[in-house]
Amino acid sequence: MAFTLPELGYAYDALEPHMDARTMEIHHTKHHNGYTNKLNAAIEGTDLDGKSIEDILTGLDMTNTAVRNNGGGYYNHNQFWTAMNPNDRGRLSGPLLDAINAAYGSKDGFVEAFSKAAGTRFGSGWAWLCVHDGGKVEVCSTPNQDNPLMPGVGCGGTPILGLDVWEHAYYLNYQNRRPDYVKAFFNVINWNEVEKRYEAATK
Ligand code: MN3
Repeated sequence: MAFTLPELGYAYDALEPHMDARTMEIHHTKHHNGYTNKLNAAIEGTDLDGKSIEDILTGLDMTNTAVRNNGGGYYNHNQFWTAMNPNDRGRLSGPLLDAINAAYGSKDGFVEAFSKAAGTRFGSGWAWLCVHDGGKVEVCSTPNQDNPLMPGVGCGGTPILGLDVWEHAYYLNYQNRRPDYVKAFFNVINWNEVEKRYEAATK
């Protein structure tokens, strides 16, 4: 059973001006689509074929670079698109806000830590908010298409919010101004979705 490129659930221009339509379209139809097709090619006929993407990444042989890069790319972008929403953003609240306050003092403290993780990731990668057993949250970053589900990349736990800091995610609109792009991301986060992920991860 091959993996398929998911729909965004909103138009390419729906997140303007924070995420521009041209970047969104290229990012989805070229980059994400490429990871999806290459992941399918890499697992076809292997014992990974038929497993869920989460199972593939959690049990990953990190020397399998084709699955590491493309399986990571497939999963990371899936969670990225659905963590943003032009209409249904909700508000950071409830048990997730409590966990963020416990770890970072306040929402602002979390935003600062997350922005720093995104800004200091040298080259390409992702910034993450993860949940550990017991509900504790932690911010971290990973290189390339690695993510916290993979063994030994650091952070660990279940990722519930990830920001793509590859240049392909922002260069057309923001050029080298990654901090502006990171700031813009906080205007389009769908907190309802992130809270749902937190609740699922702490069940
Ligand atoms: Mn990307």
